[in-house]
Amino acid sequence: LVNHVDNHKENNMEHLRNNSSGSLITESVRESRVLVLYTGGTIGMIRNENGALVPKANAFVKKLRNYPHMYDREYAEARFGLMGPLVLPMTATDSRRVIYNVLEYSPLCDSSNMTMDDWIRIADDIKLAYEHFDGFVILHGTDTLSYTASALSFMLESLGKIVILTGSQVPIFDSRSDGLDNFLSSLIIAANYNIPEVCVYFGTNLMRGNRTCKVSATSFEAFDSPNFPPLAKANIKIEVYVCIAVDYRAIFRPCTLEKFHVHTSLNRNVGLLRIFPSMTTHLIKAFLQPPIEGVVLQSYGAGNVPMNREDIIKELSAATKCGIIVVNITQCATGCVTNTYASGKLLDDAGIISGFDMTPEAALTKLAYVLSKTEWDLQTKLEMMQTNLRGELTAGRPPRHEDLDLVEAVARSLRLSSTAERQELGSILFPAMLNAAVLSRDIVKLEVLKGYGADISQQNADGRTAMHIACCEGDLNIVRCLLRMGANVHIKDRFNRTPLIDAIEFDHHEVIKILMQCGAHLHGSAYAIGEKMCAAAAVGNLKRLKSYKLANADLSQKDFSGRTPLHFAALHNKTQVLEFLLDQNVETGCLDKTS
Ligand code: ASN
Repeated sequence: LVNHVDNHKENNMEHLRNNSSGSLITESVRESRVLVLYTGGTIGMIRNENGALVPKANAFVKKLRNYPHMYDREYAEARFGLMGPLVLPMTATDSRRVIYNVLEYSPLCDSSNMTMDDWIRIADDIKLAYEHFDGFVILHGTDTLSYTASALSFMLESLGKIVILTGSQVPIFDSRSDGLDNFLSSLIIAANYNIPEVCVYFGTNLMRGNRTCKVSATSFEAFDSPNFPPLAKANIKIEVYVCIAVDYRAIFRPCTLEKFHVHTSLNRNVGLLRIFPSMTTHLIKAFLQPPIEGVVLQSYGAGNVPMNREDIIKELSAATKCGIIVVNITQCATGCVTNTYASGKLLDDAGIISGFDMTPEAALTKLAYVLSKTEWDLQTKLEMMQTNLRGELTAGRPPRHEDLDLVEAVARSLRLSSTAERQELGSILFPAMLNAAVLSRDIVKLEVLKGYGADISQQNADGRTAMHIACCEGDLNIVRCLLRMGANVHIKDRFNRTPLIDAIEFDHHEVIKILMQCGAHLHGSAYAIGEKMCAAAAVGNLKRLKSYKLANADLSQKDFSGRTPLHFAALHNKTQVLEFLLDQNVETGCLDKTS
């Protein structure tokens, strides 16, 4: 894969897509591919002659290649040649090689200049590259990083892969910087963990993006997730990753039978209105003037506005009557809007809805997203603002896993007390029980296990999930049930097999169809897929070729020797296969390597 940044190409997504499978030599090496969208921010800036930080175009990747932490030159050049993608060195604890491409934006942007158009551009780029990468890292300035993360969490619908935003307080190429750790950890997590969320990585925490706020202009712990614990923590011992502890139960997984898609329109007529003592009526009135359509009201404490200010309530009430959505969140860094005080009732009567514990960034971007949904009427939009769409809010009593925690009970009876022991027990217990439930086709048991806190996408020691097993078994009801419970279709096991590969190799056509409907896709070298199809054609395995067709494989794909399934069908006189392939309009003029 020729690196587009070194080629100084703009608009090179097409190029990236066409080349993302790389060379053929290491099909057996387990690799993960990450696309880095470098949008700007301090992380890649350099100091000009006056000492001020400025972005510098086309320098980032060149410099990275000189950092042995970020680029394993020997491996990368043997695998991809001189100007190929970047490759991280392997550490003792890594199970996969991390291959990453950097797409540099032009112009590079200080995030304080970012607009909704930039969010749309990022979302579109992820859409274009989605099937060619296992995860995405967005290098972004820190100032508006939480806004972008929140917006993307809504715009990327039915997301099945990880997207991590990160940046730094000090440029990555300065001698002392937080950028190197933030970037490196983000790459490793994006390549190795199935967390299908828009996340923010900063300090040592992986956080749900729409729960984050920038809390410090100076600290390396610049971001916090005040109302929700981190999804994962990376503990680092100088340059060696000891452990990345992920709380799988906290991961928000889409439970729809839908493909990943991107919502790219946003309503810009939204605003944040912060209540303060002696606020004038005039100010409120001016704020609520057309074309405003949505307001995030930042009230005091548990959602209070001054009870003695009828004028404020009157203006807000008039606004909601005109169809403006007003969402109430708290000015406090932590906590939730409740109806504890009398002013809560007053706001209800004025048509103001609760934003629960949403951050200002999440509430504002959610409004922009919800208001742009032309297919929803006002009532639906109001409901959606109060519904947990992407894990951005906690409505009602937060789930308390310990109430029903199976692992906890077994751990107690085995007298296991440390968190590490309990985590290990959970990682053995749940996959085994989920797999047993799949094998016995027991939907009720699957639901009970989910209730006990099992992560439906948890991998066993071979990296296989309940979904892999279900796709080998071919029971459509179980597959559907797992998908509705949030099972992920992209997870690769120790042997690099996805559930789709399993369904193909057992020729479960209906299962393949539903997997494709949910966004599953073939991965890896096209030649290797060609090899499998040629082998099927050679023995007249029509069913297998039909499986590949359902999985959108190119039936004219060549194998490593340049021959296509048609060559093999002809060579071995498999007339049924020949007829099928010709019916599919495969290329008939392909020459193999011996012509
Ligand atoms: N002004 C910078 C930005 O947001 C701050 C940073 O990245 N640390 O782009």
